[in-house]
Amino acid sequence: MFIEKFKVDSPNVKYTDSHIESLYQYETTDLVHETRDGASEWVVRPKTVQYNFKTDVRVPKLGVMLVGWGGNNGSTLTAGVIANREGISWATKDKVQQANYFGSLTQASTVRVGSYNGEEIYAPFKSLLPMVNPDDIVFGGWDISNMNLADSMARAKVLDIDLQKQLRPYMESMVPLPGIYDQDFIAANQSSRANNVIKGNKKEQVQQVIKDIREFKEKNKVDKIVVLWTANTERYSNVVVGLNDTSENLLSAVDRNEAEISPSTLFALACVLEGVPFINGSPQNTFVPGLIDLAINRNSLIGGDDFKSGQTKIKSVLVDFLVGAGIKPTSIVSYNHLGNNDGMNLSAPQTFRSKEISKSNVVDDMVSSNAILYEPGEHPDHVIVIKYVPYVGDSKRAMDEYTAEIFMGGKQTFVLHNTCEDSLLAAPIILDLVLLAELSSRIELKAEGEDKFHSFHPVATILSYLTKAPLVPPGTPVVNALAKQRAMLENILRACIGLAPENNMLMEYK
Ligand code: NAI
Ligand code: DG6
Repeated sequence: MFIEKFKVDSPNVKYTDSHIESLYQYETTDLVHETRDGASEWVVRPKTVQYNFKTDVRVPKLGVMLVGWGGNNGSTLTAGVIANREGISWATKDKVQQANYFGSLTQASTVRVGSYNGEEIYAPFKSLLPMVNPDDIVFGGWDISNMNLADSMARAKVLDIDLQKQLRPYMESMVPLPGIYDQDFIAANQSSRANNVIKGNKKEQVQQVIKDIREFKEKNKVDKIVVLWTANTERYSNVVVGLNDTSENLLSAVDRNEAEISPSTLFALACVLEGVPFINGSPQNTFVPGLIDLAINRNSLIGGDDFKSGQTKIKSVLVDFLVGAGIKPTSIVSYNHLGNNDGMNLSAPQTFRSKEISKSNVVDDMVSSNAILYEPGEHPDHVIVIKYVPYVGDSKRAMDEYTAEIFMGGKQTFVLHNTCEDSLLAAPIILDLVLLAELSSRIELKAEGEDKFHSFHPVATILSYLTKAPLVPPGTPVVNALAKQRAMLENILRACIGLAPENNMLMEYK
């Protein structure tokens, strides 16, 4: 059964006009290695830590500024939100299609809230806490191409033509602000697109981005801004002591106009200096140590890296299932071909390398969780291939072969073939990233023993479900298994309204 919304009635939860406050018991363990009577053993001690959560329920008017706004993802997302907002429907060869938010965790998935008369009751994920309605977002952003969003949508060849015709009047007047272009960081084949660029040195470019953010906020009368990079994949920046290893070194490197500071790092830097959340949807190391350092010092939210759309989502489910079932994946070969501008940019070895790194590390936590299957340091062969095939456009083909060792030396091989418009997978993920980043900035918490409420750590691990290579604070474990990432997110939001984590025990029926 489905309910639209619900309220929690508990002595540990208080609803006011401005906040939801909850008192929450976090059940965890302490692990110690003890030696008793000459023998050593691991001892696990259950412990409970009390947390207070305080969520501001006043939902702001949100502005979202996309870097790479005129790209396939940027134009598809903007078009999709306008279509939802305006209630647009269009004819396809199969049926009359209504706009929807399928593929968005916050807008199109549900959570279980309990049982009623022997039936499981589900509510929308977005009903857990008050969130921005995506229809109300004001979009803007930057692009190194000055093409308006209606023409960008046509260039992307993603949406049905009848829908494009209806959207064109809304999108023609949307023109991206000039972007920061540095041909050293993206493929040479992108140079013909770069007709809309911020001039000046790196310090001036950062100042211009800050000015753009302020003007956008003022002009559109929005309360908050989130900035998200959905521009081309860049090559990795070299991390060099004295250049970008600390916040001071990064800032003075920008002052010196050092060549090795990438456009994406400059955008992120502008956002951190302005206290605006910045999310990186591409695989490059935008968040060099100096930038992470600065974001932590200024408590400004950063999140990334690289949207997790199709192939990697399946991988982080399948390998988790196999390793969790005691089956040993030994070889994973992931082949992609695509014909959009992203594919063209990734055909250069340096940009491909960034994507190869982010796609390759996605099973590490699952492999290291099972020392029965894997020797220390052992890892499945894991190969990533990406080829540019213009004819298929945005309709990416992803082919995967998984080989695993089963009982008594047997082998099991799975082969998957996925065909799908890449931007239709990425757009709802972008939406979730900005909505959850905004929501998390309204949550404060306090563990027992702490005297003051504080926000979550500025490195937003809460967004891990949506990214291939989750950015985590130094010294924090990286979790890639998809079900764990979703559970983490859902359970944290449940804690904010005083609900226990979903434990699937169903003791009522045992
Ligand atoms: P796209 O190539 O269509 O769009 C990128 C846009 O960024 C272009 O319009 C380009 O002109 C602009 N651009 C490049 N450098 C810029 C800069 N420095 N400042 C401002 N604008 C700049 O690519 P698409 O398909 O939209 O993908 C965007 C990014 O998202 C890529 O890095 C891709 O690897 C990443 N991504 C995409 C996924 C998907 O499923 N579509 C999934 C995971 C990541
Ligand atoms: C080539 O693989 C293009 C890439 O931009 C991918 O489409 C993107 O990284 C999505 O990858 P995945 O593994 O999340 O489907």
